[in-house]
Amino acid sequence: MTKTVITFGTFDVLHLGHLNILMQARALGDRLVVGVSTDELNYSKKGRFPVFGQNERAQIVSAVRYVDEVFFEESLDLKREYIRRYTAKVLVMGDDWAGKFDDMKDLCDVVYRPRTPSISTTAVIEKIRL
Ligand code: C2G
Repeated sequence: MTKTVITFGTFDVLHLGHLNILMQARALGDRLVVGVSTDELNYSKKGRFPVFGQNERAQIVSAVRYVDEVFFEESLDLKREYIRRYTAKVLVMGDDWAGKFDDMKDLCDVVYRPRTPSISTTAVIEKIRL
């Protein structure tokens, strides 16, 4: 039985923090499915559109060796639906989300992993802007 792991994110301006969580998520199962936030969802989540559009972000995440499948995350409130759709046995998120998805524990294991220190898309954008 394939053990599917699922994770979610914007994955804008892909950086090592993203790669680390994808690598760790993949290591917890046999298959990793990633929900990439749509531009609209990102706008509602962060009040701005990502640097790269959803299709580009999905294409870039799909090219990461740890990732087996990518889909668009349309809403933060559809996680149960996505977990069921992909029969995910593990949900993995960085610990900036610690506790936020514990209500999913009836559906799958929920694992929070430490964020990679001192890197974020915002910091990368600021550095480029200087
Ligand atoms: N991340 C990390 N270390 C960093 C930056 C990000 O481990 N330095 C992790 C985050 O914890 C998250 C994933 O990388 O698990 C994606 O981060 P974002 O692209 O910022 O996504 P986010 O805004 O957290 O959206 O439904 C959940 C949301 O879609 C998650």
